[in-house]
Amino acid sequence: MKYLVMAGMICMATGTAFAMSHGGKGHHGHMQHQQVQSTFATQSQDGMTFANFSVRARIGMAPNSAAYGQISIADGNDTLIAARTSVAETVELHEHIHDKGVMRMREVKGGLPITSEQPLEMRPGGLHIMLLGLKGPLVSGTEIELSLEFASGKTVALMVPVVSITKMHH
Ligand SMILES: [Cu+2]
Repeated sequence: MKYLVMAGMICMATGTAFAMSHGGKGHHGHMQHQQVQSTFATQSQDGMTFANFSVRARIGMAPNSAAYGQISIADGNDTLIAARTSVAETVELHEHIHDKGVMRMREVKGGLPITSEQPLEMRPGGLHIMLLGLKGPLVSGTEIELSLEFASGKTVALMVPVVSITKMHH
């Protein structure tokens, strides 16, 4: 039932997820209070700060999902070159582009840069971590482990909350 409910829900990915009824057919306007909305606690490791991480809940049997979040660095720079998680077959770093009026996404070769002046912002409709070939349901209110690899050789493992998100661009 969770999948069906989520397919009709609108939810802002602001870290503190909130959900309201979409009013689509078969739904009847109730707020969903029973699900625990876990949020990502900002954390710092080795001069890097990770904030607002979330993973979009799976929509029905959709094969893919995406993860978002912000990474800032106190000094110097680094590049997010790869990510992995046990819940997806493949993980890619993606960007959205406007192609003749159509929004498309594609893999970013060479990774996503982070500098002390320019934090890395991954959000719906922009840069994101693409999870391809989901192995499980990705239910809102749960968490997945996401491991991030950087050009500096650093690897950071995060527990990332699964939230339902309104914009379906994948
Ligand atoms: Cu993508």
